[in-house]
Amino acid sequence: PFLENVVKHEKFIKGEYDTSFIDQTPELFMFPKSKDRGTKMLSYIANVTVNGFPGIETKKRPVFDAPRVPKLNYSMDYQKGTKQILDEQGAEGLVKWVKDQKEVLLTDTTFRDAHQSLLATRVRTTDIKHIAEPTAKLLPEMFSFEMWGGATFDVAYRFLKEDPWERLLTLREKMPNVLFQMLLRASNAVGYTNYPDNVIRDFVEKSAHAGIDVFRIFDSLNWVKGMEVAIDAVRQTGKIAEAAICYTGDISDPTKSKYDLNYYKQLAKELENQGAHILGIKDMAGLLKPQSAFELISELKATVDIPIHLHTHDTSGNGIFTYAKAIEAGVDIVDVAVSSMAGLTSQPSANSLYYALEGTNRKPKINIQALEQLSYYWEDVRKYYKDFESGMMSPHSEVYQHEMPGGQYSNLQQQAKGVGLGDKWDEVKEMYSRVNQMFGDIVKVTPSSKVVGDMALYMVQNQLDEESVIKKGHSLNFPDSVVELFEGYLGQPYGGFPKELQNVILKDKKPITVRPGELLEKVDFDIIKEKLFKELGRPVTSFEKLAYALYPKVFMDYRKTVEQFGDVSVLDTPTFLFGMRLGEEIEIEIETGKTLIVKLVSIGEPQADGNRVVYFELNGQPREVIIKDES
Ligand code: 3PY
Ligand code: ZN
Repeated sequence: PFLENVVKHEKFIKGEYDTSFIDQTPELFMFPKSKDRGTKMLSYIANVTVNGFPGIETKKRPVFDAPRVPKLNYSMDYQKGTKQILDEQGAEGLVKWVKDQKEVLLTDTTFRDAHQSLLATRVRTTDIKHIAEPTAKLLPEMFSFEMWGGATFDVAYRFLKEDPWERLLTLREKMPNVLFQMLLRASNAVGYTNYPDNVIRDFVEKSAHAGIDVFRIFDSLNWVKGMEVAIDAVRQTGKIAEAAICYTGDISDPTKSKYDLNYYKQLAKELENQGAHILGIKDMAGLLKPQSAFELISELKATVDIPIHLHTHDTSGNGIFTYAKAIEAGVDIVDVAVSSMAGLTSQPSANSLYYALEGTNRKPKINIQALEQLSYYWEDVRKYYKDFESGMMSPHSEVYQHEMPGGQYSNLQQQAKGVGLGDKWDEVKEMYSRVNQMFGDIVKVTPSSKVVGDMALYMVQNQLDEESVIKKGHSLNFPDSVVELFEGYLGQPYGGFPKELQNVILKDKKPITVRPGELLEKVDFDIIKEKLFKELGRPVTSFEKLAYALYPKVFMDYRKTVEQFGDVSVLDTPTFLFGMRLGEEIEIEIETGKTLIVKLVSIGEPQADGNRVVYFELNGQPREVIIKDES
């Protein structure tokens, strides 16, 4: 615990320590209250075995094969990659290097967007950690690995009961050679609401410090003003500011004229002037059709001088074709995922793109055999999470109609199930596109997409349509997120809000038109520090203060779970999600070199008070834990 305190200490992490560090840092000697880690772990296992895991219907733990790790040799040293170029030549040097590459560069999103889009962001750190080193060693030519941000931050605390900062620090250690990329929702950081400027600045600084190199920054309404603080904060850290435009509508469809080529060209220029090192085109729903991609990229290449990085989702099945056309038009970098985590609502497959570009002079420099073997690993790991699959089995060209982001599809579906609308999913999807029209055809990406989703669920649940919303609106309690959007707290949509609907939704509230960050009071991190000190009974790290500033309740609930069950991130995923089978024996490495051997012996009948006794053997000794049967 002492060493753990040292390495987690802010001053140590920042390198701001000297020989007096230990003497002058009494909190290094404050250890968590002595607790029986074994019993806590058994309580977790007993609980999930009896009561199940939220969102998992399978009652009995299935049998899984151990994931196949690559057979290729990865005992060699890490080959230098883009991380070293940034570290040695700075942001401008890296940008120049990107522009000098003839081949298209790749970002691998397997660790973030792919599972956010396919598996409701449920992939745990342990499953990523085990493939991190082989990935970095076998794919050193990648431009970047997207492995953080978006929904991963909140889901880690909320559902996986693990610390997202630890994921970042752990992976950074195992992947020192390639850039780490994250998705940053500008003034919404990794949340769903606007945060004060000092929270955004602090978040960017700490994320950069913990290992992020490329920040893809977007505003959920493409409102450049909402991106200013984040872009500036990233530039201050010396890292890469990739400012992204969210692609909405269809430039090839004259009936969808709101977001035309000129709109994108103007935005691109604005972002370049704002200090972007790279221009991101974030096609979050996969609406960019192949020929439109050719035109858009060709025009943007002629408009800006910075490299262009294209992101799409393969929902329609046209992703590879779109990339091929964008690459023909000169796009510098594209986002792909390892094949078994690609396709459908995820990114197009890296493996397929490699072959699709055969015979062209832009084929990526990448080890295709490595990609195939990494794909085996993910094929096996993906099975753990099958309960979080969206059920989409084949390309959905209907995405061109509903325009729902890939990352939202499986999440909204879970949300719909949660409020009893699982069997009305088709209706919810249709309502989603109607709500978009009601809202004035807005950009839909987190968090604006969540607002559209919330309103769609609300309308289906309450059997409302466009007319009844206006007619009965004065007596309706709209979801908070909807009110917040129309108040201007997510920023200003292009073309403004539809006035009649805005009046109905806001009632006597007045909307704002300035940047919300200008109105929000600065968060006082000293107050948070004291509050957390009192609640947790120990000094807290700056990562914890930030997590609290972003997600107070989620963070405190996470801490409570840790108090109750200990650090459950050390459990293998089948045990974490499904518990154990009777008679089964597992090993849990609770810290390096310290392993618990756990056998589930039997589960007692429920008692009058609803409790059950669960009998284990822990390192050969009998142990019982009592848990409440909630089923
Ligand atoms: C996110 O913000 O999490 C997204 O992936 C948006 O596309
Ligand atoms: Zn995406």
